[in-house]
Amino acid sequence: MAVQRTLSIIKPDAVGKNVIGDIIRRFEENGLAVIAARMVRLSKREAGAFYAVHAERPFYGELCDFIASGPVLAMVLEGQNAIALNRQLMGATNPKEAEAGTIRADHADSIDANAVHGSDSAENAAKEIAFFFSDLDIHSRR
Ligand code: IDP
Ligand code: MG
Repeated sequence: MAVQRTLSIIKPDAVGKNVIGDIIRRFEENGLAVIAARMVRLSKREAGAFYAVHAERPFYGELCDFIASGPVLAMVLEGQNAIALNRQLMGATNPKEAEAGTIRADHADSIDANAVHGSDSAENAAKEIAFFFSDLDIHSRR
């Protein structure tokens, strides 16, 4: 499996619970390296642009309001199979369905306040990384 990069966001609920360190520890212990990081509070407009792929979904408005409701920590993770590995560590979108020991099982309260975002494909990872970071902000560990 190839080395990949993926975008991770620690969402406002998890930032508010002060569990940034616990979430990053899980990434590092599973072979992912944080190669870029930035804390930002998105405007509603920026949130709408980031989640544009979900514009037709009924919960789009709530989703944008939530991600803009407080500061988030955006990161680029790098490692073998990083996209799928991050999704595995995150757990299912709905924390009630998330496997025990995943980030969402341990830290998410609901399907909207679900602690973390992770890119779902190589194509979306490249777009999402470019949304938050320029090449100069990214420091490969390889
Ligand atoms: P993902 O975050 O696991 O990739 P997606 O289907 O891409 O899940 O949905 C993006 C985000 O939209 C989810 O993380 C969640 O916060 C929110 N979301 C997904 N489905 C629902 C829903 O049915 N109601 C409210 N929010 C939802
Ligand atoms: Mg998704």
